Amino acid sequence: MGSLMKLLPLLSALLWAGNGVALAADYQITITGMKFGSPPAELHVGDVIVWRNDDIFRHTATARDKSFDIDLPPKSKGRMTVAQAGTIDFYCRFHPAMTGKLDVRP
Ligand SMILES: [Cu+2]
Repeated sequence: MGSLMKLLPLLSALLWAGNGVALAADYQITITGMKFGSPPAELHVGDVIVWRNDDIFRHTATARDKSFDIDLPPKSKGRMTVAQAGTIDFYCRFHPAMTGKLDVRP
């Protein structure tokens, strides 16, 4: 059972994009010490980001353009699919000094 649970996130990454051969990827961005970890260098529409809050504080991952707003209670994870290409600045609604940027290719 343990090994199956480890395999599930991998299986979920094996997603066909349209009729092409591109595979969506799973990435994790960890928040720790009141800071967002580095975003993935290469990110595409359809990829999945798992936001992981390792802090004892509640955070959010909120897009300035309002395209996403993920609530992250302490020690929780939130999952989203990247929906649009472009540069998306994000921040935490509770701690506006926490910021980051996603660079999404089509
Ligand atoms: Cu915060």
